[in-house]
Amino acid sequence: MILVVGHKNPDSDSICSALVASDFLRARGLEATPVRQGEINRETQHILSTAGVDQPELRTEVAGEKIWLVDYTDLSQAPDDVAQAEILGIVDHHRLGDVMTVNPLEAWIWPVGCTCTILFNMHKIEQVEISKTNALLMMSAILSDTVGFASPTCTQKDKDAVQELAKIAEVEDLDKFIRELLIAKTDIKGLSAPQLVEKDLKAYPFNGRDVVVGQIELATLDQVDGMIDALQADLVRRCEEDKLAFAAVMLTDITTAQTRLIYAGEWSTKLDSHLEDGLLMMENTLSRKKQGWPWLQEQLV
Ligand SMILES: [Mn+2]
Repeated sequence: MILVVGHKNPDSDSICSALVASDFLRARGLEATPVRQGEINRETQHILSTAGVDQPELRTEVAGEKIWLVDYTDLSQAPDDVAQAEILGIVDHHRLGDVMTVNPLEAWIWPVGCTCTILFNMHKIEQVEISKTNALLMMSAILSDTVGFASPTCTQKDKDAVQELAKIAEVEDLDKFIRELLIAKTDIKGLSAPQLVEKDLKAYPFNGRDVVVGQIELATLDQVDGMIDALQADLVRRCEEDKLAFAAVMLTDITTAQTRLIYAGEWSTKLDSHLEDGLLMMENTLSRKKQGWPWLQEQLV
């Protein structure tokens, strides 16, 4: 049995990719099952209920198993015991990380907007039929990762994939489909500050220290107006408890691509020159991968 494992703090791409890649491996005659490393978010719940698909089983230990990784190649995002697993394959669209393999592996790593865009092309290359359900999962993940094609990570391959997948999924009104997806993506009602920070938090080991950067995608920054102090306090707590050099959360208005950065930790002072009226605003910043984290790395060196 091959386990297909997305990253910690799973986002929609990580879950949809695990589901679709498992079916893809089954089409090759292999036994495969999708798993997840954490709770799914509201947007993913919306996608799975629209597609009528159950969430993958929760699984955080993979020692002794054969596995495929989807949507990451960083150890910090892998199961803690990944070194005791055999990595047979990777499908990913991030920078190459630091996982190691024992044997040669099958790696599909492309600079596109979403892992599901690569999976879609794998189906085409290997002439594997795409079910209506999997078409819905893949197009949803692509629209999520590219924020409805608005992110700078979006490529022509992502747009082409959605166009073909929408036909298979029989989605006629793509604009309405995107609107509903983005409403689910930016739904933070009832979430506490720690839950919000945790929602899409990623670890970035940097210069020998631990750094975390989260991102909260919003329809308007007003949604977190009353929570700034609590978010700040949660970042301070994380720095103390986990000995982090820096912790930040990007509050991103996905309609204007404006991001406010809340941050804490001993490296905080490195950013102070960018404060205006006590706020650090990042204009034209939608993507943590292509904009937020690269900029932060320059500041934190
Ligand atoms: Mn992704």
